[in-house]
Amino acid sequence: MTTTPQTMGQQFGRRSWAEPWKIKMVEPLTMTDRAGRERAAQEAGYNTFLLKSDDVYIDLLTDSGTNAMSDRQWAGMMLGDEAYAGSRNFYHLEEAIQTVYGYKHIVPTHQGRGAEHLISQAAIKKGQYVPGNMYFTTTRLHQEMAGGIFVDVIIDEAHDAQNLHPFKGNVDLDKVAALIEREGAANIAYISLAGTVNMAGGQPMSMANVKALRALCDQHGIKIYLDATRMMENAFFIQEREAGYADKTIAQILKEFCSYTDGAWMSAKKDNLVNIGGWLAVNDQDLFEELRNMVVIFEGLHTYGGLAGRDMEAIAIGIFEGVQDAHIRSRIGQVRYLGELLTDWGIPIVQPVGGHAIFLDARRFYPHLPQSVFPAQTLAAELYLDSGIRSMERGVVSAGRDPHTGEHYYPKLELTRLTIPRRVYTQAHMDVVAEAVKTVFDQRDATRGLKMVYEPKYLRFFQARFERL
Ligand code: PLI
Repeated sequence: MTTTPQTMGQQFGRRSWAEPWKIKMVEPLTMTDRAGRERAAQEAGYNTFLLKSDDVYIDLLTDSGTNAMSDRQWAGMMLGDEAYAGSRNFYHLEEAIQTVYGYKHIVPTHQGRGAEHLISQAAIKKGQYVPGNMYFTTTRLHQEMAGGIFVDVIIDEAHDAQNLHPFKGNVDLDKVAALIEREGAANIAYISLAGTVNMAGGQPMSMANVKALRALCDQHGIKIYLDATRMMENAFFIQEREAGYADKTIAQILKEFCSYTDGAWMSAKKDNLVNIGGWLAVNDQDLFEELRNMVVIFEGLHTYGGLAGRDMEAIAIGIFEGVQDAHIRSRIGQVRYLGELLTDWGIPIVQPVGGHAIFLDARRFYPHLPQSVFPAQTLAAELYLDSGIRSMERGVVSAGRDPHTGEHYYPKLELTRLTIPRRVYTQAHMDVVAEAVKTVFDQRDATRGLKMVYEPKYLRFFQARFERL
């Protein structure tokens, strides 16, 4: 069912695949030593978000804003029209989104969570439910801050790291129907969809699923808004796995998928191949008017939304580069390459390998550590100490606390994410990463957990501090 990098190449009559670009400029990496890493980890409270980037060798913290831009994008930066109002780069961005994603009205924002803030405030009434295919940290927080109640309606398979369902990001339509039945359609703000699903391991949704969801929502007059952050990667999985899509381009698949939704918010820092930026796009004229009015309070005028003209130009170009089949094939091919090395060595990871990252399954990596000592956070710290490779926790720390009970959310998935920036690292870097993970795996029995000694109120994973047990 899954295509390996080898078979991906065979589709083109070759044995291997390779990146559809070559390197024009390089950035030296910091080489670290054990003593320096011990000091840096302790200073950072064993939280990889608090490390200085100068203390990191290979940085797999996130694929967000860490992309390498192309020569075309850098050339576009020089064409920035830094007018306060009506920058020509805004119109390029608007046209790119309309052309590639197919939505009608566009509001730029400084990054994804700026867009999440606006859509949550505009489309959620206090006490309304917001069903989604698993939560994302900033998304759910903005929904909760707008008075919404998030409800996870992803299929159960998504919560099982070993389940091989090809579309683990799918919505369970029975869960949605039951919620409508129980609470009434008027008490549902909208469906909050994500393609791919970050917290599930970068898992995709199928076209059949979004189509069926659209039909269900139409019966009840419920809107669907899409977190399109990694939707181009989702389109790749549909092309590869869903009947009827093998001969369609990523661009065609993306546009069809978006056509079943009423709008989208975007962190351009991922699929759109830039270092900063976001946007919101909707089809409804009245909602657009409201969003366009709100953006001037929180982000900036509606033709820049917190971005420089040059940044909007880079996004516009990145949108067209990001949707190219050859780009996505090599991007996901690199992620899979790392996944296959780890799998061959018996290291537990989320399967199938998703779009943007390898997620180490910390529960199976450290079966002797209970979730209360933060196994995934521990694994991220140990990997850094071993090799200077930076990863991130996606488990109980990221899940935070239930705002009503104050208790930890205890997610089934306790994961450490090795996130691959786009167009940045080589296959040799992936080899080094795999070897480092293997070393930490071989020492797993001697590893104890962590104790949280400082916990901030919001999105605690960013700034929490720990001590080693
Ligand atoms: O980091 P922002 O504010 O540009 O975007 C927020 C955001 C929204 N949706 C999804 C699915 C995300 O993955 C996301 C940000 N993700 C980060 C920073 C990550 O490391 O995965």
